Amino acid sequence: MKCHICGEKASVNMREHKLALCKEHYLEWVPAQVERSIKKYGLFRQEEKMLVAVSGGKDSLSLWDILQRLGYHADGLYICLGIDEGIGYSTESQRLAVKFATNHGLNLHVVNIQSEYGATIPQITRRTHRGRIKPCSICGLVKRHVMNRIARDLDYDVLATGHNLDDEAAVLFGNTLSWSGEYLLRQGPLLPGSAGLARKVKPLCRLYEREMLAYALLQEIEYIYEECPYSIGSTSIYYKELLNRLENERPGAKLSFYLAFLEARKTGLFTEREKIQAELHSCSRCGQPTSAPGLCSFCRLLERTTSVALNERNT
Ligand code: Q46
Ligand code: ZN
Ligand code: ZN
Repeated sequence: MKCHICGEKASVNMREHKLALCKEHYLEWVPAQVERSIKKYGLFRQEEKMLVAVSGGKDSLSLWDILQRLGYHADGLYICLGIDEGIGYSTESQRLAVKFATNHGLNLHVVNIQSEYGATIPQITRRTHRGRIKPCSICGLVKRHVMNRIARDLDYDVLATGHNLDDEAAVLFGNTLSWSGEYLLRQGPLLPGSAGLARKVKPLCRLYEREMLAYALLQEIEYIYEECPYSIGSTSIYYKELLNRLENERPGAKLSFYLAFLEARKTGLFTEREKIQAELHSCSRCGQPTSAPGLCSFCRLLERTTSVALNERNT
């Protein structure tokens, strides 16, 4: 297979785009795709202050790398969740995120959940749900809260995450199976900001996971190979496998599933829901938006964690 641009030996063959490229042209093609998404969906402007959530994985570190190559200024945010599970997951991913920032002369904020809130994610889950659930829903809630807090307190205009097309298509598939109108309405490359909430963007939403992997390898980005131990057996991985089977039979199916959804929404598929969307309140403790009056779900979680810890200490 030859590169479609220069005729040299191709390094990456993308059946979904009927395109094969050599290393050099592939490393130009990926940032160009990201720039196209930034412009097409109006994600952010050059002069805006941006925060990238980095996990130490290939997608978020590649995103940070690409933004920098495109001339955007972005600081990083690493959230240490305190997940070990015998492989030192958090320690290793933090090491790689810090190393990337240092090597590229970039600014990285590190938030340690245990030192800030008194317990790691697995500990919070054990305390509040006695180990009956996986930590993922708690983890998602805590990460969202911390990202919003840092973005708001340090005045960032926009918060970028490294979700790729496979992530987005899997979430869309799940939301479609249950016709979750509220979630479908909010899903997409751009979630506008509101009082107390930074705008959220996903510049990699049109790039396949496989394409991001090829970018990280060819660009020699050092990232954590292990997935978070808690992701094993998750529904989203199952949906990804299903969609991969579809993609194998019909290259491009995943991309058109996602893009057709965005188009349908743009042309008004969910307008009725938009009108009846609930009004947001402000949490009485942390000030972040919440759907019900009083404390937000993060502050309620924290309250439960602290009271369980106190009880444990007293017994
Ligand atoms: S980090 Fe957290 Fe993920 Fe690990 S505990 Fe689950 S949600 S799987 S992106
Ligand atoms: Zn080439
Ligand atoms: Zn709150």
